[in-house]
Amino acid sequence: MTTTRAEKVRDAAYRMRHHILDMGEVQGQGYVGQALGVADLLAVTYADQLRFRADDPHWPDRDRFLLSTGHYAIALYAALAEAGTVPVSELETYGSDGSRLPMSGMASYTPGMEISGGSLGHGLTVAVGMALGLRLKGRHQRVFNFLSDGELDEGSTWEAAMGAAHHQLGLLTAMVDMNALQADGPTKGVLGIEPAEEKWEAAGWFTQRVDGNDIDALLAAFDAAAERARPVGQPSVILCDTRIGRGVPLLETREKAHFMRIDEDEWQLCRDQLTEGHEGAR
Ligand SMILES: Cc1ncc(C[n+]2csc(CCOP(=O)(O)OP(=O)(O)O)c2C)c(N)n1
Ligand SMILES: [Mg+2]
Repeated sequence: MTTTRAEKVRDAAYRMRHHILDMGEVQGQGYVGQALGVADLLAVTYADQLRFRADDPHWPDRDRFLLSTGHYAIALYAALAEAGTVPVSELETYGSDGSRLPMSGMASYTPGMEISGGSLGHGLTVAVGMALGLRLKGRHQRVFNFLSDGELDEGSTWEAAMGAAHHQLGLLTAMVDMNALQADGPTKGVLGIEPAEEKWEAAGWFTQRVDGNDIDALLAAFDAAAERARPVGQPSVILCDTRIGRGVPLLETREKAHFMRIDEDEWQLCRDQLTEGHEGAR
């Protein structure tokens, strides 16, 4: 039996979700809800789209993946562990003193992490500079920027968006986690960003919006972006509507919170539910 692309990605996302729960349990807390929500998106990125060498994070010909949201580091660590850049056995050090895996991402600590995000609203500006710089050097790697819906409330993101279109950075792809949530509550109550597609289109981007937990839809959207990627052209954005806690019903149905508390006795239940859901879908 041959494994399809979608099955490969689905299995990677499943293992990543286990890594996320295991890391979360080490600290008893963390941005587990968001990370579970974007596991499909990062699995498509790392298991299917990104050109990189797991054992050589500085390989000059690699595509760049820039995580704007430092608080999502737990999701990136899961992807890097699944990819083989970070040993799975190291995940148990998550958030501990001296660990290469701090709770908020630090590029200088973690192999495969390109930027220290976390001061939100800056990732896309860095991505634009990086895409311009690579093009000036005659290099044709793609630059992927992962950002959050909260960052669409920041002016710097839109300056970068306009700059990318103006400079025709056709190898730049942004993916936005549209989880409808921010630290202060639902995005629509903090500062509404809809209609988001129209805003990106008006800024000059090739815009797609998909269910961020539908792997087939994600693959199709990323393929369409890849198809159009060229050194001088239109940048691409994929707006991904994700569900917080995805894959773990206990967390999916819990009140949505930027920082989710999970009790000591709930972690194993989370893992069991994740496994049941994955086995059931086969
Ligand atoms: C420039 C800046 N302002 C405020 C914060 C504090 N902060 C940390 S996470 C966060 C929520 C932003 O929304 P989003 O990234 O959509 O969060 P999530 O979906 O994870 O709730 C905020 C305001 C920050 N890190 N950087
Ligand atoms: Mg959000």
